Amino acid sequence: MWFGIISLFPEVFQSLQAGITGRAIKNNLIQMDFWNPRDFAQDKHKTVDDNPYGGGPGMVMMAEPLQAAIKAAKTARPEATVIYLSPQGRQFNQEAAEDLAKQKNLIFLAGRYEGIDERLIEQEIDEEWSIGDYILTGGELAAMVMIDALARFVPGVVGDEDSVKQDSLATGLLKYPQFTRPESFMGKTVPDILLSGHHQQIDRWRLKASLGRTWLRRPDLLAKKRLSDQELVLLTEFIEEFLQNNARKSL
Ligand code: 4H3
Repeated sequence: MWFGIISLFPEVFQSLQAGITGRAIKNNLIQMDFWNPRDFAQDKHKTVDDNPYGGGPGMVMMAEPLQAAIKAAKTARPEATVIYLSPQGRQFNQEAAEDLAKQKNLIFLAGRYEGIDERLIEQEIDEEWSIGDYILTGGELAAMVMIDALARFVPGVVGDEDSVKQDSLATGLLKYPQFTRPESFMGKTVPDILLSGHHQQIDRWRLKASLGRTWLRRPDLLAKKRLSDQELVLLTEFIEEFLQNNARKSL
């Protein structure tokens, strides 16, 4: 998978050189190429921003250097989809990641300052995405979040292909709790089932824990999901046990 990145601060993306994404870059499973709008500025001062028409605080990124940078990136990969990251975009999630990961080439435009000239968005941007309802100083971190989530879908990037599949099977549910050694930590032990070696029982425990956690913490996700008969049984068990264990608290 190829990512073309248009950014005034390409060095921000260096942290993707660590860990799983770093290995993916080394193994050429994902590739990043950069274009700096400053290199496409049209005056000797390399100006890329100017005052907003109508007044107000801060600066706005000019359309022309951004258009020239996008044009250069598109020359490398003419078929690429051009994505702009902003709080006004469609909310990115795991389902969107799975879908976008089907594309081989994506260009990310990372804005700075108060944003970019609206006419550049209308003229050159195919899709506008947001990673959540908060404001960042630049689009770079948002682009990195999307790149990281997308990279996990590229075959070979995540060592254990099962974990990506499991995550996608369990889409719409929170993950079950995980434990590792030691067996006892500060007097707290690991659930017996997980030490039993009964894989079927372990899967059942984990699915029940996922359903229970989602019910407790993200009822909005559960409302969207169609549960199988077995899932309904497990969630009912969880809820009954939960009410049993917490009944005294309301006495
Ligand atoms: C994306 C970008 C939040 C998100 C962003 C998000 C700076 C966009 C500037 C940059 C504009 C002002 N903030 N939630 N910030 O995905 O270029 O919005």
